[in-house]
Amino acid sequence: MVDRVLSDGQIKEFAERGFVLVPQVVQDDVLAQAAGRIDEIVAADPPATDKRGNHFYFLPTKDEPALRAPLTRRPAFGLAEELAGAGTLKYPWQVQVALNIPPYSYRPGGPHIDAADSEPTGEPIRGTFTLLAGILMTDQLTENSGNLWVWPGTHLTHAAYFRDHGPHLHCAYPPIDLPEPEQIKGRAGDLLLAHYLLGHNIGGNYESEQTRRALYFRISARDHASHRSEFLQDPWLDYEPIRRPGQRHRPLHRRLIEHSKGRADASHLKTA
Ligand SMILES: O=C(O)CCC(=O)C(=O)O
Ligand SMILES: [Fe+2]
Repeated sequence: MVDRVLSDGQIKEFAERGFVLVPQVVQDDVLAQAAGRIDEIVAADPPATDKRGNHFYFLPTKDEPALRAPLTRRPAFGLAEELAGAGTLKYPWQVQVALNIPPYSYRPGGPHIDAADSEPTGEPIRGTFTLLAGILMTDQLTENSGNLWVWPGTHLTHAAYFRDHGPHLHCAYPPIDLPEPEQIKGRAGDLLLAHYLLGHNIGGNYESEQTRRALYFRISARDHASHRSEFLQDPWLDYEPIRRPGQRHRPLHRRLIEHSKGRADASHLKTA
């Protein structure tokens, strides 16, 4: 099987808008098994009968083969690594099952980034990651049907904010100027890839009668934890193929060989 790849247009879209929805990534049998596992999880610990809107389950991926498979089976994880670089991402330890139960008449006033604290704390920066991978588990073909809301381009505005004012201001609601939001529309089996710094929020579910279901994975580059502050200011730190677009079509091992050769050549020149 030839692995799917992101087109140049999709990579450009991610770079400029901070997210891309890749249609029909998850194979039908993998999707069906994940859906069956969500049924079990919800049946074992159902939301209150009057519950509306978001209802989440956070589960360790090591215990959830059927839920991690949509990400780890080809090609989803490889598509994420096309943005970040082959071999650079860690499998996430946790999966979020995200329900949005109708009727939920809600329109978010603004976005958040995934930070534990709503205000800056002055504590060392924690909880950041490289990218969010979302697997749509239900069709969301119309707006206000439990869709995720995103504020396109805010990955760059947030980074500019942290550069200008300092990464110690990391929190869920940095005060930036906002563009018009968009609602993600797609089908079960689509893969959303979103930059950590993209502003987003849960939306309402008042134009569908179906509970919205999605899986979310928070994925980090292997060395992400060593440079959280820098990453908040330099959004492409974990994204070598976007940082250096010319390198993208050559496999990593070739680039490493060329890189080490380059160094050897340079030292040769110096001693000559
Ligand atoms: O449920 C959603 O679509 C969004 C949830 C979210 O943004 C979060 O849990 O951080
Ligand atoms: Fe979030």
